[in-house]
Amino acid sequence: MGLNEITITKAIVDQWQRKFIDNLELDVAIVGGGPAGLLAGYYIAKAGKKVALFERKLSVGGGMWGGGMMFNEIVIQKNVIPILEELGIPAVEYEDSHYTVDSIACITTLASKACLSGLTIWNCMSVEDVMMRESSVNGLVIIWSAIEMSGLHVDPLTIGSKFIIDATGHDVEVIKVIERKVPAKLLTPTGKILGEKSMWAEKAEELTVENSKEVFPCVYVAGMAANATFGGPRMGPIFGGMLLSGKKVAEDILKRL
Ligand code: 48F
Repeated sequence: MGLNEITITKAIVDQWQRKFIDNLELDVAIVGGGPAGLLAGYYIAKAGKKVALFERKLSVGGGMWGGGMMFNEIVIQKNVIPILEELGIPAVEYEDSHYTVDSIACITTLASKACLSGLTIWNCMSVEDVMMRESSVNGLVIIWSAIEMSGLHVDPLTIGSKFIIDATGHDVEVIKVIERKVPAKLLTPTGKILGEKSMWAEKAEELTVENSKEVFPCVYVAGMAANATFGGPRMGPIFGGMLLSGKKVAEDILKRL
């Protein structure tokens, strides 16, 4: 029998709907598909937990594709090599413990391993709000990015989750919503977002990992969002901290699940 356009349409809508309904209640919801969010998703999925990642753009990868200023190589440090080896991503030693990695190989392999480990990725979906109770947050409010971009007045849908990871990068979007709309303080020294500081690669790389932690009950920050939340500097096109951060947050949450 030949191909049938109606069957093609039905297959897509039907399978998508099954997948979506199966993802309405999660152990962990990750917002942002940059390196930190993807690696966190990889480890949580590998541990057999129910985890999904929401990414505004058509493609995951965040700031990694473009390397530094669109030179598509990234730099990582020696202590990150075991993670890359585990994923099968080749790194080249440059000098003084600086290694380079082809940014395309890095992102495509990371995304592939994460999906094949069981992470469900929802692309073209933006997280615009959280679901709250008296002093907690227990889910995400999602909208198609195309609706967000068009400015159409359309109500969103909701996903429940025991844990949330804000891996939205410099913009730290989920924590900004919580700070503004949920009547309880963040677990930062001031109870507010401290804000990202200027470039200081070495310090920033250390702090990214240290700052990757719970910032509101059951809400964690990872990657650049961690430094933006806790007042750390930016680091530019070195990505070891992003990967170590995703791994740390995954391990911390897995201990509690
Ligand atoms: O920015 P991004 O790559 O975050 P990251 O994993 O890595 C940071 C580095 O790329 C770089 C750096 C390293 O030296 O400083 O900036 O911390 O990826 C964040 C992803 O989150 C998506 C956004 O499109 C990007 O792909 N995102 C941001 N806000 C939302 C979102 C949102 N509200 N809903 C869905 N996705």
